[in-house]
Amino acid sequence: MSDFLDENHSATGAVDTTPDTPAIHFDVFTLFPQMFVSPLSESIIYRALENRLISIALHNIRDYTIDRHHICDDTPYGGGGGMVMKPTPIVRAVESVLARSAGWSLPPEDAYENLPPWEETTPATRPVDTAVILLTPQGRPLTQTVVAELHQFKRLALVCGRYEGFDERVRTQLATDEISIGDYVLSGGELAAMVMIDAVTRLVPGALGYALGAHQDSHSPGLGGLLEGPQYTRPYTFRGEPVPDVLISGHHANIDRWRHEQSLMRTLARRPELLETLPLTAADRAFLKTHGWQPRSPG
Ligand code: 6GU
Repeated sequence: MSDFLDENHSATGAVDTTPDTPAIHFDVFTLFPQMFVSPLSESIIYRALENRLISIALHNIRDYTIDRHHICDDTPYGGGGGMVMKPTPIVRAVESVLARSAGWSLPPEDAYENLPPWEETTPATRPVDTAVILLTPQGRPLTQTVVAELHQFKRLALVCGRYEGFDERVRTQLATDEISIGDYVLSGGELAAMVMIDAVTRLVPGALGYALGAHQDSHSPGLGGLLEGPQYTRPYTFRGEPVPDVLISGHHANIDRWRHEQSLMRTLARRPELLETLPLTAADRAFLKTHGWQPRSPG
């Protein structure tokens, strides 16, 4: 099952100017690879795959079990409820895949039966520019800063947790990082892995079809980490509510200033804690104070 996304989609007819080697390769390790198929088959990510800006290989952890029942979880030592993901299939899967070049996945006919040789007792060395990331609610929070950091790697192994979590040896011996996408509980790391793939892909040059790209999004450098303000398109009046005059004035300096002030006001109203750590100008600070801002750190 794992290679449907990495086949070489070559352009028909037109001259192919797409890169041979994607900027970044994602290896996803999961018990539910099918969860990824539809979300990765649309829009920005699909186009990035098609243009070989990124590549993704899905790996079913269960394919790397060698016991009769292909068991990936077990009861916790010390008792208590729930099940824990066994370390061996995960470590075997990740080490087997990372020992091979980006794009490799286990041929379906080899699952369980004909696995590549693997050193049970000796850890494999991890290739350079590669991170092995666990997706769990205990991870460090994913922010745009973390996304920018992950975008520096050539290869990201995303290991999706299920049940009550991983055997701790997966952390101590395999993972280089552990990430959560927020303070709420999901049924597994799969949706979080998709969120990460989406956020990282948006930073790959050429992945967004328009010039400004990710730079002008909320939380991004172009907006100085502020939230994006209100936006309007046609019709000019919708159910009696018109577009603000400044946007149809044609006065670009005024429009830029209005947008910046709207960003400041929206951030103040919705995420005031963000303002404490952003690089605000003296004018920004004065403007915010006229709108009721009381900074925790005066300056
Ligand atoms: Cl990465 N996994 C799970 N299971 N729940 C989460 C999460 C991850 N991030 C937030 N909640």
